[in-house]
Amino acid sequence: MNARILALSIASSLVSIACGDTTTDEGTQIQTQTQVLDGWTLKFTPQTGPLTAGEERFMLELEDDVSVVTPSFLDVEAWMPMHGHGTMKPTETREVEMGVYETKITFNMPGLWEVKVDTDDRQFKFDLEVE
Ligand SMILES: [Cu+2]
Repeated sequence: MNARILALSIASSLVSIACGDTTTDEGTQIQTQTQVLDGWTLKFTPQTGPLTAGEERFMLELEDDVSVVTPSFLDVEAWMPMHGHGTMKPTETREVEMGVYETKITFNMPGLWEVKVDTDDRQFKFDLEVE
């Protein structure tokens, strides 16, 4: 097995573990990340692209196999694993309608960020590149 095939097979096995998917809107280049955990699907979509340092808004849509889910709580935090810090400004999340949330994250620097979404025994994680 050559290195390229090995890398491809590792990449595809990672995707199946995380049960994740990324789709890109051709016109806007906005990427929606979708993750499934324990029967719940969370779609995480930035409102603009590419992401830059400063304030950015995201839509979160939560559903199960049947319909939208209204969890007892939903908490969004951004973290920079390379530097071990979060955001300086607290993240603000509001419910737009049943199962739909808007969150405002202020990234205080460019780089790789991890967004953790905590809700009813599940912790979703999305990787983001901020320019
Ligand atoms: Cu940092």
